[in-house]
Amino acid sequence: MKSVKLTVAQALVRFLDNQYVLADGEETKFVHGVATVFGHGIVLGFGQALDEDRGALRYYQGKNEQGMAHMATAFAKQSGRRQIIAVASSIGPGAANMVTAAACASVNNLPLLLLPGDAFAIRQPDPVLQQVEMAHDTTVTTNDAFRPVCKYWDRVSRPEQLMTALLNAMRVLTSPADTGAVCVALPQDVQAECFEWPLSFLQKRVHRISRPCPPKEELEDVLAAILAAKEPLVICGGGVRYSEAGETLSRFCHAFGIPFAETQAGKSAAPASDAYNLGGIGVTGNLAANTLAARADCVIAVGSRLSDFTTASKWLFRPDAPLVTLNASPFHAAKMDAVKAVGDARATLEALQALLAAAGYRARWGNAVSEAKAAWRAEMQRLENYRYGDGFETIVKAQNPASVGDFIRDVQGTLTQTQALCAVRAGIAPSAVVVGASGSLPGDMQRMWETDETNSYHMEYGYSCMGYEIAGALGAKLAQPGREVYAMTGDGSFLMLHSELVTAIQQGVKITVLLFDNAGFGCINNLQMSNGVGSLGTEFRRADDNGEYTGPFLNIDYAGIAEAYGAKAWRVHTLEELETALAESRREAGCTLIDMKVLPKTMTEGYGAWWHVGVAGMAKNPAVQAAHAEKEARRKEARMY
Ligand SMILES: Cc1ncc(C[n+]2csc(CCOP(=O)(O)OP(=O)(O)O)c2C)c(N)n1
Ligand SMILES: [Mg+2]
Repeated sequence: MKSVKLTVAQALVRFLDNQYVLADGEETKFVHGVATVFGHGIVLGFGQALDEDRGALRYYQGKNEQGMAHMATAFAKQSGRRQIIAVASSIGPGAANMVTAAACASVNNLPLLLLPGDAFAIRQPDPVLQQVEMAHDTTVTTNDAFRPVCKYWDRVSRPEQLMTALLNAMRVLTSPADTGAVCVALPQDVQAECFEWPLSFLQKRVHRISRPCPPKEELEDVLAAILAAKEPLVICGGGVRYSEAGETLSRFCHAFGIPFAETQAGKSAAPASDAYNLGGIGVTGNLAANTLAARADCVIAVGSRLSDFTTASKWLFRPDAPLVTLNASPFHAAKMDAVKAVGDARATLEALQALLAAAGYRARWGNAVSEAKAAWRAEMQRLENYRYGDGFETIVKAQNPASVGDFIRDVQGTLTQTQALCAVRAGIAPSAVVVGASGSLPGDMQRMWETDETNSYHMEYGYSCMGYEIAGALGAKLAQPGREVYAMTGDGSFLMLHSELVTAIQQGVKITVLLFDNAGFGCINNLQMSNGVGSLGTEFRRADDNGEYTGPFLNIDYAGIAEAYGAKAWRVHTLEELETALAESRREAGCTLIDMKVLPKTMTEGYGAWWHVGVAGMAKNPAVQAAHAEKEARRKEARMY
């Protein structure tokens, strides 16, 4: 057997540099690079290996472990899951900082390879700095916290274990059905240990990503369900995007006259201008999609996790409408007691199209699709023309008079959020990638953002993790350097985590941060107030002497923060200022930030959907009691499983 002597970390680096995926005849180098925030638990083993010979791997210096892992997740998403950036951290807090990002990647079915340093395998110096000692179990370390949020977890306690650990890691990372976060924990002593590695382990390895077709019987089940329907509706989920099946789905829908609606992950798989594309569905869905979803007599979910936001907590669809699922994952396919076909989205749609065509199938929606789309278009016009001073202020003030009045006084902003969003859409490149995750923007954008450009809508709405936006924008830009990339962030999310903006500036990579400052956790404020709770803890106001947040709004100069880092920034209070800032920002070579002061309460509202949330079963405020009664009533209408 031919072998080579290397440390565990050196072998790991060489292995990563030699992994490829083969999909649709195209070979792609799987690991583009490695990002780290070094600490004592990783810099001398893995760090030494990278320093000595990292082959063709790019190195990225993160600023916050969660941020750099979000960056890597977004990179993988924008690369269609065909390329990753591996992320390594020190032991203890550095590792723990990545747990949130691991969960985020797993929820979204995005490959994320995490390589946290770990406590000594031989235990001689225990307890080492940053080691969490557990008296009941000395094998437990911080890295055990990755177990519940990773699709594969391993700890390399002996050099030999690296081989099976990495082969399993690749199995999961490259699996369309099972991919997500993978943790391979690396005790700091083991990283530095030497071993004779078989050369075969370190040779170039190509992992095939194939397009499995569902078994014939499953296709027949699905066929029967669709043939029985007059008004079926297709849901286009993230699986369509990762299968590059947008065109196939559109062709399928045109062939049979079936409209389709988009989930957050599925948006921009197919063009918004497609005559059968209704736009976003569900809790954050629009009028057209939700109107037809409520009427459909069969719902065909393609590549969707069927989250509560998509199904409106299982309330949106007619109780008698069969649910059909086409999904690469048996787990997701089996949800909601669906008639299921497990396979690749594109292969499955093609097979199903042949069967439906042979049966001479045609849906019978009549004019309902074009009528629903026209009604939504009229509503979109209204949202775009939301102007403060046009009578709109009465609606806004009715929702929270104190908040709106104080905002205008303290922050001097009168731009509405929907108006700003429309100006952004008009003012940036059609091919631009917009990256978002949390707050009120995902709702507004799933309803209102229209694009014909494939994969230009990058919304992390599985974990909806505040802090993803800016790190994610950097990851998306690294994946597609030729596109304009915008981080769509609220002020709350910006405050939570924006460290990788510094990394973007350092890399000389341009991203633009579009910061919608409504002086608070706006969407949560909406949720609490619409359920009879006060605005406790959701506005960014100064505390009074009793610790109550009753004072003026903080009025933070976010542009100043970006300028301090070295980015160009604009302060925007009006539509005209926004249009100018967008145009000027596009001409800049480096990172930019536009700080938009947008009126609180000027985001879009829901259209015919329900969201099951934990409203209090008893309360002094009659508004809470009413909200609870309403919740119970809706719950009775929703499917139980
Ligand atoms: C890490 C994390 N913590 C908490 C939440 C819960 N959460 C969802 S949206 C939100 C407020 C977001 O505020 P902001 O970014 O300003 O957006 P806005 O709703 O005001 O548009 C919070 C706290 C979350 N999604 N992620
Ligand atoms: Mg906010």
